[in-house]
Amino acid sequence: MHDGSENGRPTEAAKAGPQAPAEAGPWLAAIAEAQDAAALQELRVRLLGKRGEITQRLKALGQLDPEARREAGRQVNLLKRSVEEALEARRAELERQRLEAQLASERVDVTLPGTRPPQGGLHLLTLVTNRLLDVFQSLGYEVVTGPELETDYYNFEALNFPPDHPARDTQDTFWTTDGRLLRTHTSPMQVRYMETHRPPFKVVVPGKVFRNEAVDVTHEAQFNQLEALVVGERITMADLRGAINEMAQALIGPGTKTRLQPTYFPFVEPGAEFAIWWTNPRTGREEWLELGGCGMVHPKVFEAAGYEGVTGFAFGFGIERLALVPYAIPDIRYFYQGDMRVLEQFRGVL
Ligand code: FA5
Repeated sequence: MHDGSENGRPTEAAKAGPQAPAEAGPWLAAIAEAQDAAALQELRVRLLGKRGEITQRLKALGQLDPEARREAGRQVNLLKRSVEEALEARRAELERQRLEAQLASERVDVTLPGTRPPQGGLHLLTLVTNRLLDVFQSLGYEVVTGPELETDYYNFEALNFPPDHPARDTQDTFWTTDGRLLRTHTSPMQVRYMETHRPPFKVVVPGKVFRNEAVDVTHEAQFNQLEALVVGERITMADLRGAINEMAQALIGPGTKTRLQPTYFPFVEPGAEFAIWWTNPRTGREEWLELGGCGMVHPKVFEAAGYEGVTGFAFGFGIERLALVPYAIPDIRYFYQGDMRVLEQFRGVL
């Protein structure tokens, strides 16, 4: 049975009312089928516009005699009303459909996994430094830091580099107009620390250092060092060897061999370069990895710090070396270029 409804919802024609004249049928059907607001507007103009069909009929009423005019007027007004109602009903329906589609397209599925914003991470050099500090702290060392902008006194003179000493040439640096300099190594913290502390002590000093270098794959004008200073009674070269061994074993593994080769630094006597024996991950071959310098603290350095009757050793090395070789990084300059393609490879490696 047809009751003027579709799925329980009244059809546009049915909504126009039961008294709609039969001739309205095709118009009401066209209105109900209009697919958008433009099509609806076109129908409105065709029927109700200035020259619209219904408007023409209303105008024509004046030519009828009063008797006929009443009936014809009733008919045409009914027609007009049913068309107006159908237009409004269809407009409302199209608007409802438009809103429904918009809502569907804008629906947010709260059960979908979220998108994580990109997260920062620690630079490989920071990771390596933190690992080194962990190792030294577990060996009983205290961590201290010092100024990067130094005086000539702490960087050179107090470390037994007299003003015109040729050893200064090995560490050329950048000077400020007031005669200060960017420290060339972490060793200036030796005298700075001793001036304000009494032995015995064991300290490590991580930090940035600077040199006026011809930059290449293994040399930067800015790099990082880690310095160790141990001062107390009857400290010997054997303690220095022991400390370097302990560090190497904590870093690389039990039984790691180390080597000291004599060399000259003005602030140690005797002085040596030290290396650790390890497997180069780039080549898979075992070899010596030269790390830095070491030695027994020179009496002149103790004198500058106002110390008497004590002994001690120091060593210092470049942190970049310990990051470049293990991670097979071909060029030291990658560390400071901020290239995310390089940096992201080392996210969380340590
Ligand atoms: C020194 O700087 C001494 N202060 C080390 C020291 C400390 C000796 C305590 C004795 C006692 P040297 O100039 O050799 O030494 O530098 C130490 C290490 O820093 C080098 O072995 C190397 O690993 C690193 N290094 C030196 N120059 C550069 C550079 N331009 N770029 C990157 N790393 C460098």
